[in-house]
Amino acid sequence: MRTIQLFYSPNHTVHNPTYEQYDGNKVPYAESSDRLAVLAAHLRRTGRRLHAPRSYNLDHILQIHTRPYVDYIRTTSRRLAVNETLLPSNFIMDTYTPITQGTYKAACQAVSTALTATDYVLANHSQQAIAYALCRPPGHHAARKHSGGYCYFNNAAIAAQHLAQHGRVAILDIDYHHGNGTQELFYERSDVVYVSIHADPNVQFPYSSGYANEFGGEVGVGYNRNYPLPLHSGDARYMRTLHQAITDITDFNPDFLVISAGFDGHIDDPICQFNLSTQCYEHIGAVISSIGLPIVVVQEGGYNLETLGILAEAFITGLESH
Ligand code: OKP
Ligand code: ZN
Repeated sequence: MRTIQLFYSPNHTVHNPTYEQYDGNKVPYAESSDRLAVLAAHLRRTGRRLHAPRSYNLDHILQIHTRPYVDYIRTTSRRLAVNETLLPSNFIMDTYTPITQGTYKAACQAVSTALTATDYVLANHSQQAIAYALCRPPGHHAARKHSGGYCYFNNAAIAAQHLAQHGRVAILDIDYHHGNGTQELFYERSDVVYVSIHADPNVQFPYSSGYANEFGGEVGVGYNRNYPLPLHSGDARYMRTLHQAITDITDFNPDFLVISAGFDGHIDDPICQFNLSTQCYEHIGAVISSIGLPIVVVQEGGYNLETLGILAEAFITGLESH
């Protein structure tokens, strides 16, 4: 039995875009601050303690993102009024990733939450350590100098980069969407392996990557693995794929595991189209935990405010079961 440590700060609510845009149409922003608020409230109700993150300086972010990109997010945030939502023109790959006055602050704090979880795992260097960063905005679509898909700074990649100073790192991405940013960041590296299970990018965001023939480049060939699945995939198909993904990870023989954890594969997610059950998230957690590695979990997507808390609880129950 393992005990998970949870890290959360309520200050993420300063990142509060009101809309995202599709072919010119503005629709309500799915990555709302209510997501993490309800998730945290649910975990507290089940008796869990949430620890405040420490703050970190910019150095960790600048190992993953370029200075001009980070400056752009900072200066663009700073010039906005409260409750103003701006769709930026530069350093962006889509129209789902607006900036508000609090965006830079919240994105930095999400990184700090991921790093606090990472430092917990490094300090409790047993195979048993598990820490979970309950953070937003999410990160796995953020590339070296691009925001996209609700992501600004790549929290999981920054955690992995920090862990990579201490050993070999595997990143397993179970969000419904392919983590194009994380893939790009580690594509030509052999010290960090990226393995992702996600909806077929031919028909789902981010479209541009996530295909099964993307194996890595240069010295990183063989250290990137994608498992695209058809829309409406259910528990059985998903768990078979997860076992394959776990084989890739154990073959790599890592010292640390980072999980990009999205709950948007659940059947009741409002913007995604997998059919995973609530129980499946407990099974996913249990299978991941059974590898027996120190784990840093970083929150990515999941958009149903009614189910997010229950799904996180199921996942945590699975993680703690080994
Ligand atoms: C972020 B994360 C829905 C279009 C999708 C952007 C999705 C970003 C997902 N009609 N829009 O990976 O959960
Ligand atoms: Zn997602």
